[in-house]
Amino acid sequence: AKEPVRVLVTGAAGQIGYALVPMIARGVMLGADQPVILHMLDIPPAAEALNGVKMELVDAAFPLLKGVVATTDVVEACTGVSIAIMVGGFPRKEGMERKDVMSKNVSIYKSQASALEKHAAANCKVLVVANPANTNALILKEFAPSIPEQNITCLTRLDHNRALGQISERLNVQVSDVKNVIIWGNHSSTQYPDVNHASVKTPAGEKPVRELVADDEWLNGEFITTVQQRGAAIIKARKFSSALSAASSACDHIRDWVLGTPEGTWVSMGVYSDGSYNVPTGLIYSFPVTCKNGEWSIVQGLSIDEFSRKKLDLTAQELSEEKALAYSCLS
Ligand code: NAX
Repeated sequence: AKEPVRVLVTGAAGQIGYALVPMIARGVMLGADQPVILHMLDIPPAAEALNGVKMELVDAAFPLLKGVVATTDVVEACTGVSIAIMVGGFPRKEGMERKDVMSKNVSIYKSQASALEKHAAANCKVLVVANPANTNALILKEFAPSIPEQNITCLTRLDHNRALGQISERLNVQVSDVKNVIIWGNHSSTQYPDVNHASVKTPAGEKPVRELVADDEWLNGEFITTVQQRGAAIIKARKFSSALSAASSACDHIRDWVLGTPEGTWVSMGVYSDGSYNVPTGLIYSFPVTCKNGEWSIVQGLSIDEFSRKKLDLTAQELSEEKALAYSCLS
């Protein structure tokens, strides 16, 4: 039998946490043969609720769940973890300045970076979900210099999955037959959902999405804005932000990273830019990646037309501004 893997979920008393921890305990993230020990961190005002989640995990009697640590102590939470899903953060409240929210998150991610660096297992893989996800991940990277930079990522898989979902609805095909959309850039409304290299499996072989949809106006307009604005649409409908889809996508992100992407398929991950596609280095930016043996690599050589180029640059620009704002909070 495999040794259990310790998985940290921060913000575990929140709504994504509530959807995510049972998925991890059921093997959705790491596989049906991989036992897990869940480490759940939240802040003192949420300690009682966190304990309630722990009680429910016990009550669910998950065969793969070999232990639960529920704590408000960041050192205890980080100790020995091989996977860290960072969902906890400071939400933007009405009337708050962008800088004030950034400042709160910078200080959270700075201190949690140090705790992970000192106490997590060597080669711990980190996924930042909490917004601003790309910039929180960048701060975490900066303040955990001994964690390899390729181990620090942020979630844009939800946006990727939303794009697959929109294409599948439009063409009335199975979502599992659609592949190779790309989310470029920031997990924000400047992200660029790109279908130029996406395809659909049909009885007559793989066909480009552009050919099957045959409506460039929709693909270059409403499709893009629908994916960009989907988070806001969920809040409007549900009065709460996306939770089950975020949790499921976080599982997809880690599963593919650890277990590999299928041959011929790529996914989107926010990773530290190496300058591929002329994206500035020094940013956590969403790229198309394939994963093998626990490592991601950016898909190279895709053609970028003029329309796409502008969109890649626009979202990079926003990330550079967020980075400057984050750094201004440090001093
Ligand atoms: P909730 O407010 O329900 O939960 C957040 C939890 O984090 C709370 O229990 C809170 O007490 C805890 N927390 C706050 N500060 C903490 C700290 N310093 N250490 C540990 N825990 C702390 O929010 P929820 O809806 O679960 O969303 C969580 C985060 O995900 C938000 O930042 C949200 O914006 C972000 N999202 C990111 C998505 C993505 O695709 N990257 C999509 C979904 C979501 O919007």
